[in-house]
Amino acid sequence: MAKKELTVPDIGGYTDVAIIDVYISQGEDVHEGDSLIALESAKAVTDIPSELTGRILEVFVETGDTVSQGSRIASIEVAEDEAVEEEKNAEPEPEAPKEEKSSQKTDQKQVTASQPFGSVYHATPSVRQYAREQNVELSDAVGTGPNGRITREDIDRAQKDRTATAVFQSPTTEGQPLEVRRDLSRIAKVSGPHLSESYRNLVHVTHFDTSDITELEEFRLKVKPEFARDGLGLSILPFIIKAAVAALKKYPAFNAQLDEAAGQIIEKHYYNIGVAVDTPDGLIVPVIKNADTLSVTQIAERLAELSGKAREGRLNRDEITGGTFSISSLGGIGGTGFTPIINAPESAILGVSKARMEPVYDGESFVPRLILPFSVSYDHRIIDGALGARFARHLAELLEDVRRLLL
Ligand code: CAO
Repeated sequence: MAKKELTVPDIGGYTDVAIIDVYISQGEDVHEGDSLIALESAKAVTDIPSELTGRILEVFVETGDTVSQGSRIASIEVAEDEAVEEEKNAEPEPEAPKEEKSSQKTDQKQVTASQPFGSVYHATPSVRQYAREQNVELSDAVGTGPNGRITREDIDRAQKDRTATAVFQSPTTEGQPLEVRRDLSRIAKVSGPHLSESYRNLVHVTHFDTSDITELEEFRLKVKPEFARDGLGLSILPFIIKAAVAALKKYPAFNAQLDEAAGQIIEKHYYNIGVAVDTPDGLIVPVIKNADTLSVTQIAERLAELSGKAREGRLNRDEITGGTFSISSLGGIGGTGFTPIINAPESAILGVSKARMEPVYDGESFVPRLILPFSVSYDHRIIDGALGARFARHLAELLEDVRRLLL
């Protein structure tokens, strides 16, 4: 037997990340890959898996602590041969072929590879063991514990559901099933608890406004062929992102975070804009980092790149974290307005609906104008109604005359 330490691997350069759950306790047996702790991140809870199999000797952390790469999590007693294997891995021989199971288990790729976004299942080692014994996949269980943690009861329920599904799917007299049970997508299983937490904890108010984007649309249609020559599409959205950043600069409360315990608002002077993307596996929100430093063209390029990667399930952790404000655009689909849910801990979100031609009275007659409906949901604990209306008005005016973005 040998004593080893389990530490926090590379977590993409983030430091002082809060622990929101500790799954292990002293004397418990853990397997390699079992989750040790859960860390808070922008859109999901990320588990840190064990690199070793053995018995936990001492746990050094508790819920609420903050950790960075290298922070000690626990000490563990491992079988001697595993320890030797670890030592060997720690000094890779230059000519050794590059195997998947390399010594660098703590690098970001390993962490991402073992836990791609949307596929982490929060469960203690003992629940994992129980699931193995019951022959239930963690992916079949819906976690009802704190932070979506999977409990023994959830495993039992998943097992019962399996039987129930078979019953529901047995044909009726017409040969059609009466009901069909479908598993939630992996993304929905992770984002669902985050959405409901945000909906419960933030005080949502949604403000609706419209913008006359007739001139902007004329301009977009004029430059679109130039973009097409470079193989790039140009929807209205990159302009909206650019205008939203300008509005956030003027109204910093919308690019902020509430620190309830300290009674403070943290205004962010960097502009990382999350954009909701509809993928076959569900909704995912890649983040356009430092959008204030990008031109409309660069935003269009980045949006195309990130939404493409989102649909192919190839986004890395850095690309889905660190957002300061989000935009959900359903304009390509339709609708006259909706109430988007704020992506906590952010303080606001912009919802974009479908622009349509409407008759607008110009004082003498009705003229056809392209009107874009949009909504802004904001956290009423930070932002009052008048500020919400001013932000929306300012955004509308920027889109009505994008030359204002130069000011
Ligand atoms: N009004 C009218 N037309 C619009 C529009 C709007 N607000 N927004 C986009 N369009 C048009 C585009 O200009 C494009 O038309 P052209 O082909 O003539 O250029 C067409 O609709 C398709 O646009 P798109 O949806 O492919 O592209 P986008 O840049 O507007 O959006 C993306 C990109 C990734 C945000 C989008 O594809 C998407 O996934 N939207 C869904 C987001 C979502 O699900 N949100 C809900 C979250 S809450 O559950």
